[in-house]
Amino acid sequence: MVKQLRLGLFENAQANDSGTATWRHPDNGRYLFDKLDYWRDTARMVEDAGFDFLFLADAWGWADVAGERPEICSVEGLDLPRLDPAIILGALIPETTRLGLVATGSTLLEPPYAFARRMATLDILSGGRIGWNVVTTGTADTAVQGFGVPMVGHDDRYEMADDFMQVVYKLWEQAWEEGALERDKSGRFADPGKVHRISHDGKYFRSHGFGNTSRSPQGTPLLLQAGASPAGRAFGGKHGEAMFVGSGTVEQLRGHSTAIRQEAVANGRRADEVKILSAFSAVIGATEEEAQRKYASVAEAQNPDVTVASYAWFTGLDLSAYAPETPMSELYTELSQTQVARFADKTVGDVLRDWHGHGVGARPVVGTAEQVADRMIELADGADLDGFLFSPVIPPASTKDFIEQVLPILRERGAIAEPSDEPQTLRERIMGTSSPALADSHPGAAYRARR
Ligand code: 9WY
Ligand code: RBF
Repeated sequence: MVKQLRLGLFENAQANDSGTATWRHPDNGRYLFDKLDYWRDTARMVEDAGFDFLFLADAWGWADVAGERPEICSVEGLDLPRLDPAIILGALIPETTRLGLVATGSTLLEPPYAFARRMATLDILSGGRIGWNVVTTGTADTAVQGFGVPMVGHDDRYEMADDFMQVVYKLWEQAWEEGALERDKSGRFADPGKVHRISHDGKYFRSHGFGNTSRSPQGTPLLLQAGASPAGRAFGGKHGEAMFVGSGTVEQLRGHSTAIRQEAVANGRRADEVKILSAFSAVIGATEEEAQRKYASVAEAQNPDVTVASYAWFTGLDLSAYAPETPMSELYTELSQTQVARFADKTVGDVLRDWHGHGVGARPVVGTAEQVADRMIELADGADLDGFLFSPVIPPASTKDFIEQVLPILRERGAIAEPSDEPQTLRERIMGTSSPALADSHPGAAYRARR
């Protein structure tokens, strides 16, 4: 019996993403990321194909090498400009009917009170199709300069995120009870007995008073999380309903999924109450040779000179200042720790040579559609994954190839459900439950107003 996998599409409201610059490739359409047509076409394509959700990642900040933003960042559209992902999701609500819509939101930079209203608004307007990828911001050092707020160290950012979660749970779960809105023109608009004052005095955040929005269909939007550092995994095992992990070998991914499920259990949740979704990229050809040729064309379209700026954006580390033989295990960052830890057995020279081809992600699987489908099933089975976050090397061409060539094989093997017209909240769809609300074992459920 093959397990049915969840499927999301990784996108980013920028010309490039993940520290690579593939925008020059002839099949790349996302250099037009600031046209609504790009997002409408992409959302409809994956909804029709039966994907569970579209995910827009987000970063704040820019690449900074020795106090300067290198010119190559503008030349290649590496780090800026970008658009606000939550607003793009809002624009996609009327363009889609079933697709889950997920965006990254930072717990470091914006006040939780305003953020809670924005997400609830999206969840209300979409009928419960919204998810939030909770991040502490892997590009924090430049981001805080733009916001004019103090820098917070890596692990303290997760403590801060925990405080942030308490405020938003109070606003989403406690402030307005389900059924508070009566909208009875001859009676009352809302039942005052179902509208509650919240109160929070935490180490980082304070909030007192009433929530701006009424309860949304899911209350708390589906909570996703993408931190692979020990502090990130601990946070995810507590708050995450789904975790994004990077790509890797069966052994690496099994290490992540085992550790995250243990964290869930340590927090009084069932191991399967956190779904593990691995990032996955593929370059697909009719034959292996054709796939290799396609992959070579992706490499040729890229400028390797982005490496130093790109790596610095995610880690604050200037690799050009180290001797190439320096072991990566000697480096330390307060930014995205994943991006140092994953090269533990490499040298600075290895990373300088390789980085522009994969950036924060891993090398794509290059091969025929059969080979790609086999690999996905092998990873899912071997590493106990619940699904994949398909990350297109060349958006949207790689997504189209995947949909046309790999999805039918996965469906034939029973690994992906047939597209369905059933309206469902994103939580029901991803968690496989029949309730749009947080599970009772989830820490956010403890804030739910009870009568
Ligand atoms: C993203 C995927 O250091 P950690 O690995 O714990 O403050 C650090 C934090 O931002 C990173 O955690 C981590 O959350 C990086 N991250 C992603 C990681 C993975 C594996 C698949 C997607 C991610 N998406 N950090 C984002 C993102 O959109 N924004 C971000 O700042
Ligand atoms: N963003 C970060 O800020 N830090 C990371 O370590 C990071 N790792 C990622 C790993 C994978 C496999 C994927 C698919 C995305 C990751 N992202 C990360 C998010 C992504 O690169 C995003 O495009 C940028 O943050 C720019 O918006």
